[in-house]
Amino acid sequence: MESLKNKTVFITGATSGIGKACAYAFAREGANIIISARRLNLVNEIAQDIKIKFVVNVFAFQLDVSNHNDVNKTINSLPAGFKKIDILINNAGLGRGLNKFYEDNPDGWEEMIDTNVKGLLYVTHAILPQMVERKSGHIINIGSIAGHEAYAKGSVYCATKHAVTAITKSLRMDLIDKNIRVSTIDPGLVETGFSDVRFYGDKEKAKSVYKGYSPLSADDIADAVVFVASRKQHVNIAQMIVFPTAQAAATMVHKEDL
Ligand code: NDP
Ligand code: 8X3
Repeated sequence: MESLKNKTVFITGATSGIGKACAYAFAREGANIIISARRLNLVNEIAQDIKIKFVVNVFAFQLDVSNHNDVNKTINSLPAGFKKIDILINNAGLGRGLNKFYEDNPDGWEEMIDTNVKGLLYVTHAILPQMVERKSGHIINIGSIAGHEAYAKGSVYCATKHAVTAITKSLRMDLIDKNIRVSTIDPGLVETGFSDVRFYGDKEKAKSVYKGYSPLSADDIADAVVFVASRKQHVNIAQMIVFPTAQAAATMVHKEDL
């Protein structure tokens, strides 16, 4: 394992679920943390809490990754001490709706494509030049099993995560001579705010996704992200699919009364 102490880690979508768990997991390893998301009050609360619990530097700011101008402006004006980013975790993302394509609301498509694909591109494009110049860095994308398998009622979400798979592969090729690692961590079902957002706040529907089996927790995925980030320099874990034990494919989950 290579130490993450004093590395600077930039995490998008750090107010909930996997992004938030990553912020704590990397702080626990002694890394300095840059966290962002749209909900400024939450991102500030998390920053304060991390500063109390761990002896690391934390910088928090509001960022909607789908706003190209804001991405460039905020990343170009990071404070001294946070400018050199060693690890970028492209985590911000969402699903909107789970409907047959012909009954689906195009507003959700825009949100998913703008966040999961364009947002990831904007943030990566803003941060990569400094990594290329230094010939060092690690980009870790949070993809999904939906980036490997398409499923019914998920055409656009699956398309965005297939795009993350493709972008990750191409980037790895573009950066082959730059000593920069590019990885995806592709979870199955993780109990986070994801389903609540996907079902527009319908809590019962969201809860039912995780009933009858033990889903992954956000901390399980943060463990995987820390593992991938802390391999020796010459080791790049290109892709890691992580399922709950009761899941064998995107839509194959063994449920029973627990
Ligand atoms: P959560 O809903 O718990 O967290 C999503 C995070 O993304 C929030 O912090 C939210 O913050 C942020 N976010 C959403 N839109 C934007 C935006 N436009 N700009 C900046 N931040 C944004 O879900 P998860 O933790 O589960 O999701 C994290 C990632 O994991 C996503 O990419 C998701 O697709 C992926 N994933 C999730 C799985 C699951 O089963 N949960 C499985 C596989 C992959 P805010 O609202 O404050 O902006
Ligand atoms: C989120 C998990 O299986 O709903 O990426 O697509 S899934």
